[in-house]
Amino acid sequence: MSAPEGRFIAFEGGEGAGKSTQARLLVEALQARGLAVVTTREPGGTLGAEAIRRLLLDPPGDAGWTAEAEALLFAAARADHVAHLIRPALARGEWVVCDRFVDSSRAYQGGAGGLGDDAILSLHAFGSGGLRPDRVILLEGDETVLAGRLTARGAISDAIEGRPATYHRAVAEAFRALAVADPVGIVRIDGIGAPDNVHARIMDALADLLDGEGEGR
Ligand code: T5A
Repeated sequence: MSAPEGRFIAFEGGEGAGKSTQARLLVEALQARGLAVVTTREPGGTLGAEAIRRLLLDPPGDAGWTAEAEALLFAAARADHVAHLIRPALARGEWVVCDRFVDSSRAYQGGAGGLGDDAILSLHAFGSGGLRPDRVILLEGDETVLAGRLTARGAISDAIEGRPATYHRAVAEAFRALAVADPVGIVRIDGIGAPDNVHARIMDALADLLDGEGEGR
């Protein structure tokens, strides 16, 4: 009998879209089906990538990273994460649920940051062999509602979250354009409503991948 095939699911969206919340609910649902799941995040996921995360979200000095340096650091963190965590887990037949992946670089650095999609895809091809998730869940919602969630949480914003509203609007638009160009690979989900209702929409969007998975597989 051939080894089971691991699946790779990434959550994407702007700040406060509910990615971490929904990643957790998905992991619980997959585990309840008896599936082995690795849960991870970007930037981060490995010791090396977590070290780069700290450099990205709290840059040393006042000048901050140039757009190019920022994109390279995200790509370097991703290369380590893909090589040391994601590919090995998929090879073992496990599911990988990742809070952000390369489409964040395409939307933030490529779109809002002005570097363009080709540059980001080149870095991803070089660093991570161009690995794509089996499905990307793009959580969307009204800007004011999502900002209200962050205010309610009271978190201190990092170097990227703290950028102006115009930047974050450009991020949302870039995500939307990526999903319009690849509606099967990147599924747009309404992230507004009770977390359990959003989770149900996500399970519907993954139904084809879950068909025949778990429960005695
Ligand atoms: N970045 C990242 C790049 O620029 N390029 C890249 O390539 C990558 C990988 C990462 C930063 O790096 C940037 C993007 C980011 O700016 P991060 O700390 O990981 O920084 O930031 P986020 O991923 O944006 O994490 P957040 O926690 O801000 O947002 P989430 O994960 O989308 O939201 P979540 O689930 O934590 O929820 C936020 C709040 O809302 C509540 C939660 O309880 C929480 O308090 N909430 C809801 N409230 C009401 N209804 C719902 N349905 C709710 N769902 C969640």
